Amino acid sequence: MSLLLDNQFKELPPDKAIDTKLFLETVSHIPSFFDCLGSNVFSVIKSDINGNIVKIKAVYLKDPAKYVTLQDIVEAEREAHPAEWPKVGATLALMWLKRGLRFIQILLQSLADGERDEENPNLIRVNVTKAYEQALKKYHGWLVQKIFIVALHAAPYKSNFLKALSKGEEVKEEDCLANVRQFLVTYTVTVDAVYDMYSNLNAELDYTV
Ligand code: EIS
Repeated sequence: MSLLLDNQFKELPPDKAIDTKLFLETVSHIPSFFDCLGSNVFSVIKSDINGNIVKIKAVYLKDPAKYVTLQDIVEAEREAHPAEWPKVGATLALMWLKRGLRFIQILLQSLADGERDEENPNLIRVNVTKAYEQALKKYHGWLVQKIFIVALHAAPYKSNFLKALSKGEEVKEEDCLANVRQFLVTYTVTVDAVYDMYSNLNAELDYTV
């Protein structure tokens, strides 16, 4: 079982440039985490995220010296495909990947902040719904929003989710949440930096799927 929290994101340099190789190494641990969530609906999400990572990696490997930072890739694609950009190549893949990363960030932050449904404290539906509404919903038409509802109902209990985050070991909720808070520090800075880059380069699109 892969574990999110063992794979901390690196601290960014002052200019917030994101090293492509390190970024790809770190995010490559995310897809296998879905295997321990226990429902087939997560395999759709897993393959979508995995597809994004594979696409960015394929571009990077064509010329690692040229694509040292994620911004190098996005700018090179803007030059190479002026008509289609930003709906093209790794630029599009990273646009979507960052939304999934933001979803995970908001979900984990909400759990770490202790937001809960007082009637059902072992459900994470309020946390998952918050993450969905802030990170993804506006990019989804009715069909994909329906897939979300299915995923929401298949979401694990909080205790099982925290156990999965803790390599399947029974840990106290507070200990696991302390690890989550630690993980979120560099993770949030990195996700914010990707968002800032898209906004600065005017590379964000808001079409729905
Ligand atoms: C993009 O997908 C492709 O990613 C991109 C390119 O093909 C582009 C073309 O327009 O489309 O259609 C996909 C979209 N991706 C667009 C939808 C997939 C199914 C999403 C179902 C929504 C479920 C919401 C999540 C509910 C989860 C409950 C979790 C309970 C624990 C630790 C949990 C983490 C969950 C993380 C969820 C992230 C979801 C990311 C979905 C992204 C999305 O909306 S390209 O491909 O350019 O690489 O070729």
